[in-house]
Amino acid sequence: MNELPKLPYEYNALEPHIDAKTMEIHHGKHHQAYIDKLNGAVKGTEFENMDVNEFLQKLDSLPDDIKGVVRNNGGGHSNHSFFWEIMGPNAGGEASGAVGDAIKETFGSFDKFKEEFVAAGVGQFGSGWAWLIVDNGKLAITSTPNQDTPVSEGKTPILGVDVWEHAYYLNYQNRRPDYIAAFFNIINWDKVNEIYSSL
Ligand code: MN3
Repeated sequence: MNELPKLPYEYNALEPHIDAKTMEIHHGKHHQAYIDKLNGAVKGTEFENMDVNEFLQKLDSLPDDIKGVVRNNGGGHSNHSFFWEIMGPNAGGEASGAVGDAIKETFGSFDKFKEEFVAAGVGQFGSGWAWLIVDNGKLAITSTPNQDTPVSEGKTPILGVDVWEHAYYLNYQNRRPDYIAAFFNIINWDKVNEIYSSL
């Protein structure tokens, strides 16, 4: 069975960029709901002890009744587990290390990368995510609707931002661009580098 991962920091640790109430509801209610729905659907089936990321990589091979649940709720579980890890207090600023070098090489400068990443998040119509992915060894920016993940397309996310309204509405209302700009103050580049280096 899948379980809610513990946040690696307190609910108020990302303030003022993300408020404690938003974090509490987002982690404790929204993420928990994805897990509950996923667990409910696979309980007693051969998929009960699934590794969610493994199943997201082979969605097409799953039976139809399981596929939808894994795509939406498994995707939600995977995406949020990842999201909590790549944020942190006392973080943000320009990307450092190998990722910082790769970003400059790929996008020309950190500012250009930021501009494109923000545009991907702002431009994602409705709910979804903006991502920095590694695709065949190269960095790229992409976005997905709903809880779809680049993992299902054989790509590896190293950074992502949740642009569902539940991620920012309490503090930012309809101002998604402000929320994504604030997200840049809490990106844990050490963790992003750790993920990048492990590929
Ligand atoms: Mn969310």
